[in-house]
Amino acid sequence: MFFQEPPSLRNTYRSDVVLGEYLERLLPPDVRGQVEPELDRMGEAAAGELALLAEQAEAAPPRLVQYDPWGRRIDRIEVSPAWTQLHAAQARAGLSALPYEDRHGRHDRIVQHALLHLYGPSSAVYTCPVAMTDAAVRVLLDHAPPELRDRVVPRLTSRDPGRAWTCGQWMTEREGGSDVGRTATVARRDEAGRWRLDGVKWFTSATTADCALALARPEGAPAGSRGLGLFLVERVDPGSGRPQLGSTVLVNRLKDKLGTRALPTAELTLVGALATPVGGVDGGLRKIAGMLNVTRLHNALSAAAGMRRGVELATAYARARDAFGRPLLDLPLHKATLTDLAVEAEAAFALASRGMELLGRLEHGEAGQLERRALRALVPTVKLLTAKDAVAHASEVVEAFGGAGYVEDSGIPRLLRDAQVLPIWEGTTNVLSLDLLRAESREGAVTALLEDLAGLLAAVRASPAAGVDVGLVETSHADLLRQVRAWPDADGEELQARLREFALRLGRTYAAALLAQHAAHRRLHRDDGRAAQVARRHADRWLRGTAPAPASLTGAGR
Ligand code: MFK
Repeated sequence: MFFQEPPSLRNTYRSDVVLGEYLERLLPPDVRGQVEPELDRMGEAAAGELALLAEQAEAAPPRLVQYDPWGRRIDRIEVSPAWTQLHAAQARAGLSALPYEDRHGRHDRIVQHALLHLYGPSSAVYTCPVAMTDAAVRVLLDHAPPELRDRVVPRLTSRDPGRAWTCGQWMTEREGGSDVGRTATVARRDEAGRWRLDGVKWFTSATTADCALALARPEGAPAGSRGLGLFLVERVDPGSGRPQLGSTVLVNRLKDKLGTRALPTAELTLVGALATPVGGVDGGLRKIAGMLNVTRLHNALSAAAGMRRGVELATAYARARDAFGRPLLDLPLHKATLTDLAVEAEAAFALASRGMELLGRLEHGEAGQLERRALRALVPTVKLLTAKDAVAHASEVVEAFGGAGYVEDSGIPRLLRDAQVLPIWEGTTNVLSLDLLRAESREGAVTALLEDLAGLLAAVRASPAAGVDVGLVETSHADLLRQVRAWPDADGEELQARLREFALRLGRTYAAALLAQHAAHRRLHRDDGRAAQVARRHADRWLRGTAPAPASLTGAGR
């Protein structure tokens, strides 16, 4: 009797050729030597115990217990022990602490990215609280008064699972998810002079977090986003030690979501929730934008990591599955499909990696004005493109499994369900496309990104490495530059309607430049040809509009 072998994961660090190559290029040898054992351990766990925990957490989604046996309102969100262990694993690995420990200077963000790339796809989306916690630390360090910062940041950056806090982000309200200026939650001072929030937060992810950054409008403040303040709400009132959940923070219900099922997401009603202003009660949206710029990068890391997992699983399956007398991996058309999946995953990885590289430089005072402005435009671009691609990619992975990809207990549908949130949370594709206009008009960020892109291309041209052609990328770059220069004179409505197309093209072109940069480096130092083939295939597919490149690449679909 025939039974199909299931696809099995190997140590996901050792099997990830692309990750290894990028770390070789981006980290100095001493740093690489130091972090290699951690990465190896994480890769091993991701293929084994973490993957199992993720499965268990998915199978036992969070549950809301609103009342205790005696009728008291408690609003306890119960999560599975597996979810708690996934928390412990990320805390021990320092996934949100790493950028603030200054172990490897500007390289911290690259190391964090590598660890998250391995942890993420086996975490049942515990990467969500990790992302928000990391970003909250950034905001608190930048804006919080010393008393608040010194009390909370050490908890958010602790590697001790029992001490480590996570932080949520409460923005979305019934009135608006994208249009945050419609926030209706009101902040008022009580008789004791403490701030209290009243309102409904409609989508709060990782609601079991120990604290959350929340937007609210101080009484009497102007309407729109200008009148918003940023507050930290703690699960336990630091003054009295009383829990806020069930008393001043009511959990109306948990969301029944398409994916991210192990992640608790709730609707909350705030009834005088105690909150601490983060650096005054004005400029809240500007402050939380600092958080969004970090979580949006995390989103891109997640997209790239999920795509990598899809490639890994689809390839493992193609190796084990015979059809028409051969392993699927040897069928030319299937091999071409897997190759494209691998190329797309690498392009997403390159974009995420570049974002983390620039963020690390910025945080360590090593980024110049041009890089700072370029990063402002790179973040929305990278977020929107990788998220969109992650969904299409996951859909293709499902198809690569045939019927097995469509049944829940194969674990494959989860890739698609979990990918679908990526273009939605942290700003939709359209909102982020429009953000490029804001970033350009306020600080010339898109122009800076195009200048940065030109610098990458010039470096490839100047490199003695042969065989990396950037002609298509240069043509696309010139076209993008022409478009941006025409923006000031364009009809506003028409310009907005074309922005998604522009943003996607910008992302593709920037990705192509990064792949070329990597290929030139590989040609010079290793000359295995793999990266150059990837760069060519990607550019041919996206910048020419057709894909006349070779049908398969050596090594890309392994
Ligand atoms: C695995 C990864 C997991 C990630 C975790 C996800 C879990 C969390 C789930 C969620 O919470 S999802 C909710 C996410 N919500 C959003 O992302 C909101 C999307 N909407 C936007 O981003 C809109 O573009 C925005 C609300 C900003 C538009 O509002 P306005 O009122 O039109 O904003 P305006 O007036 O242009 O900007 C207000 C200020 O913020 C300006 O600064 P100033 O006050 O100094 O003039 C802007 O420059 C600044 N700003 C806006 N976006 C910025 C920014 N500054 C820096 N970076 C940005 N991205």
